[in-house]
Amino acid sequence: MRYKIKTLTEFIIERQAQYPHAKGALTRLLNDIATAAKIVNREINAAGLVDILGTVGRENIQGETQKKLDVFANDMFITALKGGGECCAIASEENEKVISFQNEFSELGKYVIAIDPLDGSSNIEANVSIGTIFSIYRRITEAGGGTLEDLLQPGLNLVAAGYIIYGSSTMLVYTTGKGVNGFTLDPSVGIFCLSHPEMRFPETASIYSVNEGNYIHFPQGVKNYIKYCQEEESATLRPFTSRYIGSLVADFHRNLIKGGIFLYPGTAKNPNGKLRLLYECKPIAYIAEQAGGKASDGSRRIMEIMPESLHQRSPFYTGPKWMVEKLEEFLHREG
Ligand code: AHM
Ligand code: MG
Repeated sequence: MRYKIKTLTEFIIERQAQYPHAKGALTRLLNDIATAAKIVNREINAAGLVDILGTVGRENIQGETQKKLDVFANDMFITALKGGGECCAIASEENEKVISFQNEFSELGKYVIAIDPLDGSSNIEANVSIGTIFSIYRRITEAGGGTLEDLLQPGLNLVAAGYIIYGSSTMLVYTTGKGVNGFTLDPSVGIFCLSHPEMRFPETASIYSVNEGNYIHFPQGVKNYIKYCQEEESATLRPFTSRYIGSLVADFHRNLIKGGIFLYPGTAKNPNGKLRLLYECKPIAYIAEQAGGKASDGSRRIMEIMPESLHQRSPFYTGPKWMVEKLEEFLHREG
């Protein structure tokens, strides 16, 4: 039994204290994110009560209709990060261009953030889990507001990444490159408490997560892999169980806890799939690797891909190492 509750703030401060030169900027930045997440969580929980469901009648850069909660979450994270002063630019799924903080105070910020403020938002009306995905880089440019150059860095340069899952309970899971830790929000006091220390993919895994409705359009290697998942072999726990929510954060989180692979392949029509490299694939890849797993676009390690544009998409496969490697084998066989 755990006698002492460790809060997210205590945990971050303790970790940062291990770096003698740290000035507390990352601590403050993560706290800003946690604070915004709590406010977004409050709105999500009230979604059925207040007139916040439905659309605001405009489209985001991907041509998707924005939901009110998408807009709210985006505004909330931007406001918190701008006000906090540690961040000099943000790339968000909801904004076409980099949001550069020009004001005197925020110009001092050493970090830039790529964020999907409300991922899986098509699930909101159905009361299904949704999430926020964030990633933090040190700026490259030296002064002024942050720029596109600061955001287009490979995942290997990540300082921290995490997600918040707004589910049956709300959790914040993050890594700074020294393992993955999960914190559950105690709604009665509004504090994230360490509930899942040192998260790792389990040794045994038997879940595969993919939108099988797109099967006909998948590359042959993926089709063959899916058939492999469905074959019977007790030594490898097959047939695997199929689980797909349609919210990346929720699908990944379940697979991390229970053991499973997530697939979002490219198709002939959309060779790069659907998921966005910068603020969906890379942060999840960092967490996956830190939890003993792997993340790939089928042939390349996601963390090594140098992004070329803010909203670039990528095929995405992530899960326990051996599962992703097995999938890659099938992909390579088909050339
Ligand atoms: P969104 O950022 O517009 O919400 O889209 C991303 C979501 C992911 O959470 C999820 O993995 C995927 O879209 C599901 O797509 P599909 O409905 O094609 O299976
Ligand atoms: Mg998204």
